[in-house]
Amino acid sequence: MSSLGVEGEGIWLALGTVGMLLGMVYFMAKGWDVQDPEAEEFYVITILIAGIAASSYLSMFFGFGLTEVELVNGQVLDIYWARYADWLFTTPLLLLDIGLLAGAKNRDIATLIGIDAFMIVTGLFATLMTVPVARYAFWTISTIAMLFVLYFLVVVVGEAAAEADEDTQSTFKVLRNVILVAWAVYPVAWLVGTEGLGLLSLYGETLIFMILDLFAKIGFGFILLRSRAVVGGDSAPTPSAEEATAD
Ligand code: RET
Repeated sequence: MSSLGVEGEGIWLALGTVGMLLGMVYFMAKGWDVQDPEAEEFYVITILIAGIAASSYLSMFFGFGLTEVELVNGQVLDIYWARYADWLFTTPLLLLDIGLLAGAKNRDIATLIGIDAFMIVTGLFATLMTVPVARYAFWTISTIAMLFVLYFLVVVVGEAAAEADEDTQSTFKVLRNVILVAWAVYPVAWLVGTEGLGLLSLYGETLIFMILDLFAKIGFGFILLRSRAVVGGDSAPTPSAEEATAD
């Protein structure tokens, strides 16, 4: 049980790799002719997110992103650490995407990303600790940080978005809801999965993370990059000061 190697869950890691690659190629193809620099920025960020995730999934598939943690009670856990390397870069990029869309202040985007990075790092601590109570302590800290991220996203970034044009507002709301729903499942999956209470097998947990990752990255990117807020329709592309639509 504790010989280090990718087992049945490899199928989900393979599917995750393919899904991320397909998403990346789709975003690249769709963005190929984009000229507007603001739209280009969203493409670059979103393509990067899919690319980072694809390489992380591939590394897990080949067993490179996998390690073992031996707890003080002798229990040995298989840990896919590469997830955290992925999340450390991709969750800030997702927040950058939605922060730029909303037209939030750089300072606010930086705060949001700072708390997010803290969430992932403390989540990694939770995962690597050998004393069970320390694992749950860090899980709690990380989850509190996540609640701050979600609160900040809704209230502070939401306030900025409320000033934007209608297309931007509606895209912001959909993406915000994607984040609210998807992100909140991660700590639950950790808790019921092998890192926590062990109610879920590594096989089931890997499947859940794969679905969540595809939804939170590729689903998110799909909604963002086909929205009129980014594509701009045929007429006015920028969600900036140009339009005199005050309400
Ligand atoms: C951990 C465990 C500790 C508690 C919390 C977690 C949150 C993780 C989140 C990850 C989001 C990942 C995304 C990936 C994109 O594809 C680290 C699982 C709160 C929110 C959106």
